[in-house]
Amino acid sequence: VSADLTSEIWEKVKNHPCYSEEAHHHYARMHVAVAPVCNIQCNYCNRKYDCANESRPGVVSEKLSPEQAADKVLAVASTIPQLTVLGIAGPGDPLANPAKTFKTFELVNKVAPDIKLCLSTNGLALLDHVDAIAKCNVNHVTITINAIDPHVGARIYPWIFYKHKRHVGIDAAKILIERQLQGLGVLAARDILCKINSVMIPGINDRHLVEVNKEVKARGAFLHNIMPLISSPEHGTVFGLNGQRGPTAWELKTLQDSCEGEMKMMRHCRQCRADAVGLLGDDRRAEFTTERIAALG
Ligand code: CLF
Ligand code: SF4
Repeated sequence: VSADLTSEIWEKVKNHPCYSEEAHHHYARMHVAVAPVCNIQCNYCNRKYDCANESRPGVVSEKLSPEQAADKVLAVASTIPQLTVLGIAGPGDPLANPAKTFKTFELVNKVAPDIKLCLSTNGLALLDHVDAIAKCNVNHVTITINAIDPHVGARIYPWIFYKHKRHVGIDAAKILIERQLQGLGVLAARDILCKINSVMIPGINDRHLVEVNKEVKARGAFLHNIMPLISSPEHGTVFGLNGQRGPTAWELKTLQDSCEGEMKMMRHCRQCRADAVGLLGDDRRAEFTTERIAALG
């Protein structure tokens, strides 16, 4: 990874377990679940549970206030010295809960200034918060973009809530896609590193993701992470209930291979929960419930 990166960018990614494949063996991230509300509906989401911005539906997490979240960051940082990144990724959309999200970042900047801040969003509200993101020193943003064609998008998103109004169908997908791509362009122009997540949904966007890859690359994305749809009826998602399957490992790898060009593809994603703690793939969240943190004093 290091060979083709400028030293300035390398400094920004070398300790980030998601942005650098090497780093994920040595550095840990944690998420705090401070963002319960969402402003869109994805057919792969079950809104009773965690957001699937990082795309693992169907697991409940404990919701935290910004103050509880900052306490948790301190508790985790003192137990896991490899902790380098705090991400907010749900359970809803962080930017549909801007007061809680930015308050949390502000508190963490104060109590643990060495921790890097990371944000994962569906992108609908991104343009409204670019200044706040930059002001809090968030230098890694993930936008989940599953389509750039509204006809494809309409099969993934039944509605969005935008400017006090609910939009449905192609109209909804068109607004969402425009906002996502514009948001990506603005962040990239401000030197905030952007990773794009896409959920691969066979028969819906699997072929189309090659086009998505080209477009996000052209607009300045740093890394593209294509993740498999997790779909089973017990998750209660629209796709799960409709019998929509996820891709096979071979289908996923073939698509990732066909997108691999000058831009890196991420292949070590673990589709984390909104309250994940620890090294990727080594989940230690059970050690840090609010009760346990309170007991530590
Ligand atoms: Fe979290 Fe996401 Fe930041 Fe990483 S996770 S907000 S970029 S700190 Fe990482 Fe987890 Fe994959 Fe996400 S392995 S789901 S890519
Ligand atoms: Fe669910 Fe996340 Fe989609 Fe919102 S953006 S509907 S929380 S998967």
